[in-house]
Amino acid sequence: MENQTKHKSGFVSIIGRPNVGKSTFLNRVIGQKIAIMSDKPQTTRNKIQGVMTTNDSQMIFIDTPGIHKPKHKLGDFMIKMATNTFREVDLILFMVNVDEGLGRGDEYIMDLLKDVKTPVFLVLNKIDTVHPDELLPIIDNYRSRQEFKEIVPISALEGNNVDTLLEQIKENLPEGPQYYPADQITDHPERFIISELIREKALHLTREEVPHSIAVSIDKIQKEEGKEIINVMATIIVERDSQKGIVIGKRGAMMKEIGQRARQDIENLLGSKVYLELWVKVQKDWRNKMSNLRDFGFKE
Ligand code: GDP
Ligand code: MG
Ligand code: K
Repeated sequence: MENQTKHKSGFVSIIGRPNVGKSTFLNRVIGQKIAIMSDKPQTTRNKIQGVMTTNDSQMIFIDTPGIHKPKHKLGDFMIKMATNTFREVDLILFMVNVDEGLGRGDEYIMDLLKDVKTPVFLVLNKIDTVHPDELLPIIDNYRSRQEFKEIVPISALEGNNVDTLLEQIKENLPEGPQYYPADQITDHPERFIISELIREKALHLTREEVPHSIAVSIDKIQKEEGKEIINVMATIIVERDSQKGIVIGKRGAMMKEIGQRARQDIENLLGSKVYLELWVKVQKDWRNKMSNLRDFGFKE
């Protein structure tokens, strides 16, 4: 019952001067499939621009307000906030426009990134506007000033190489849970109650040997067309291997019991037959990640 697939997730900050193509890129990757979160509550510090969910990964793209206005010198406070953000995210995409030279705006951003340990990708956008021979000197120019984890030329407008970039982003994200629901369940009103029902059963049946801090993420709620049954896929997230052992129980007996009881409650809630698929996963820094999310203005 243990979830063996390595699910990757993390926060990706996209930075770059105005008009380099950040929004075009996001719109392309987010497309129709993904929940656009920009209307959701947020703090002034960071803004979730979009969440891209695949079978085995979730990328949460965030914006860092303030840094795209290099004309105005940022105060120390803003610089501190921006660099704090850069440290908290898992990856930074520094997007530039190959159609323009390395300008002061770019230098300004590279200055901010200087002491940041988070991996930085140099994303050279708008390659459709230059001859391929022109690319190499441009790359060398940037590379001589800063080290980049990857250098990826793309055309956000035409889509060239965008898949490669997404693949490389995924490779560089840590293992982690799906923080946000995938599109098909974004608006499922019962989602939170379902996770609480499962959590309640887990706490109750383990006689609270696992701490209240365990979390339950609902990975999928899906009704197959023409079928009367609703599929629910959920993961119980614990912080230690020992807790995982308790939740699974002898030969999976505890999981089975949690699943059966939770399923009955969920069936009552939804008024439908339910197939519940339950996984357990250890996520050591789960609580830290959750407090990060609260910083972003989201509450589960
Ligand atoms: P942002 O300010 O960084 O969010 O930039 P936008 O996404 O708003 O793009 C600014 C302009 O550049 C728009 O007119 C886009 O259509 C254009 N643009 C973005 N990506 C590309 C690209 O890959 N190639 C070309 N030729 N134009 C692009
Ligand atoms: Mg924009
Ligand atoms: K946008």
